[in-house]
Amino acid sequence: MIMASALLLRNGKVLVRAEKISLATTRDDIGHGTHTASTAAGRIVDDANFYGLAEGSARGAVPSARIAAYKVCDTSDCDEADILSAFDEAIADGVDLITISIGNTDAADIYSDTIAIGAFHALQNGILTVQSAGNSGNVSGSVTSVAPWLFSVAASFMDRRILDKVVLGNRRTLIGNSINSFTLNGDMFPLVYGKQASTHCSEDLAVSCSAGCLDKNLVKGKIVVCDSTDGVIGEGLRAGALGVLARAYVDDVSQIQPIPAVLLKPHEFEVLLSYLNSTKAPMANILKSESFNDTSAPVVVSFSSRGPNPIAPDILKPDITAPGVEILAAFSPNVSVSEYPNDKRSVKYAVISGTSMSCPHVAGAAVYVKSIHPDWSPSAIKSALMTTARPMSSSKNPDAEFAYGSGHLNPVEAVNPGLVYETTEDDYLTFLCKLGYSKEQISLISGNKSFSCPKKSLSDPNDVNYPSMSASVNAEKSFNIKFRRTVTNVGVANSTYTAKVESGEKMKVTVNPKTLSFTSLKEQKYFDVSVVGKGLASRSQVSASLVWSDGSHFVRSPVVVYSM
Ligand SMILES: *[C@@H]1O[C@H](CO)[C@@H](O)[C@H](O)[C@H]1NC(C)=O
Ligand SMILES: *[C@@H]1O[C@H](CO)[C@@H](O)[C@H](O)[C@H]1NC(C)=O
Ligand SMILES: *[C@@H]1O[C@H](CO)[C@@H](O)[C@H](O)[C@H]1NC(C)=O
Ligand SMILES: *[C@@H]1O[C@H](CO)[C@@H](O)[C@H](O)[C@H]1NC(C)=O
Ligand SMILES: CC(=O)N[C@H]1CO[C@H](CO)[C@@H](O)[C@@H]1O
Repeated sequence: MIMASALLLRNGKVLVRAEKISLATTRDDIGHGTHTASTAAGRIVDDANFYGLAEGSARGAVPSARIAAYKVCDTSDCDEADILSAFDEAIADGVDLITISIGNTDAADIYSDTIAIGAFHALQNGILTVQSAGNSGNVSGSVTSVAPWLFSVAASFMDRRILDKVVLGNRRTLIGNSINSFTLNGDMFPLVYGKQASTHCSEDLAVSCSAGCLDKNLVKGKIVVCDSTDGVIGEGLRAGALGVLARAYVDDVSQIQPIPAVLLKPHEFEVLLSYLNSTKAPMANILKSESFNDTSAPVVVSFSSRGPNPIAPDILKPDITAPGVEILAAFSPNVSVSEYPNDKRSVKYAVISGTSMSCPHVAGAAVYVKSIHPDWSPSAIKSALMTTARPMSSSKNPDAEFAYGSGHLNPVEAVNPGLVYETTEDDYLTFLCKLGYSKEQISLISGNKSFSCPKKSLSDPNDVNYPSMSASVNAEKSFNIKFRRTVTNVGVANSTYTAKVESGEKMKVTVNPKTLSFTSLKEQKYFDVSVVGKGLASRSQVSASLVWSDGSHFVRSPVVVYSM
């Protein structure tokens, strides 16, 4: 297994620049690569925790797997040539799987998408590449991991969450987001509003504690209140404030802060402001963070990038979701744990969030499947993990499949999926023809100059043998879509599978044939899925699920139709 470990750049960016100045060392000077690597593999460690938080036994998904790490990023960017070279090195080293928690800022055409190209070369060598879907948030089409041979991972939160409490002078408690390891020495501390803590900035700038505004003498020994999130904690730290209370812009993730600092949901922040207004000497205390059990889990977190796929509209992305919020894993003790240079805490374990963190969970699960089925192709392993993923709730996740793909990772079931959807290199190349790419563009991806697209009229782009089914349609127009799929029997030699469809009213899904009988392992059978509907409102989606079952295996695929 390799870890193309690298820095996170909280939103997982690939930045390119002409000149390279990174130090020629594989030492992890960010902590991101250590964290992702130890999530995928690594032996069990008892009593792992971050200052007592998230305490328990920690281990990688596959404790016995070995890791080869290829450094492609430095503290400021990831060079595309280095990424391609790392793929080449990993392939040459004979790795079993590649996990890469790095991505583009914006989705790119596949022939210019470095990671997709590297992953295609890996695929040609029988290696599956797992990639983070991106941290661009719950905006339609924000996913940047788009190629069908990539295994693209969204992030959800699990039941162990971390929050932080603020107690006001009137004994009211506010709950906000923070991973705060500090306990303030005392009961109550003066609160000061940013606009009262600046002598040289306009009120507009001071109210949000803009950079350079806070006056050291006015915040010393006090907790400063900032009506903004951007950069305010750094400003509080710079000015030497005791703590910071700020308005949250993302309110479903807690992050490690360099000083006692809590981000409050808008409603709680308003309570704080009115308390500030209500008394001449406002006081507060910021308590050490605590864990709580979020029984609504798993739910896809707001920062996780969403479908639909902006480059290949008929390939559903992300493919799957896995834990990626407030994950405790190993960290470099030589690196600032909050990313602020003057935070001198040195830790062996840190709590970080991102699709960077969910990606190695899936990579570990894929290696687990491969350890049991060493002969399975990359697409068979991916299919096994997708078709056995736990269904998620579209009422808790308004973006439904565009947030969670096939559902929540379930590694235990994935080793025995019954049937798999296998996709060959030729299928992918034909798919690229259907995307309208030229021979030259396709050879940029495959490195194969002799391949040319089939002359005969190309059938539906929906025909790539993918474990999920998705199609974009025109709004307000009736639709009639056919997906052709082939499944390979990897369960019981003699078995009969029956199709079962669950669908809403807006479309009708029929499967032909409705039963598939196998008499041997590796036997393949194909079927067609027809989806008809009267027309969708603009920018809407409908989904169904198709489950093939022999009574003991449940091979589930989401079927998603959407309009732009
Ligand atoms: C949360 O509560 C559920 C239901 O009571 C329980 O099954 C689960 O183990 C708890 N999780 C944690 C992290 O305590
Ligand atoms: C605080 O008081 C001022 C002056 O009375 C008022 O204009 C403002 O709306 C109040 N703000 C809050 C949050 O209550
Ligand atoms: C997107 O996430 C933000 C931040 O958590 C949240 O306030 C908003 O309601 C979400 N929007 C949708 C459409 O889910
Ligand atoms: C499968 O079933 C057929 C017909 O019932 C039988 O002849 C054959 O031996 C069975 N094969 C296996 C591998 O069980
Ligand atoms: C955060 C931290 O401890 N950084 C140190 C890491 O190691 C280098 C070299 O020993 C030091 O210069 C840093 O200060």
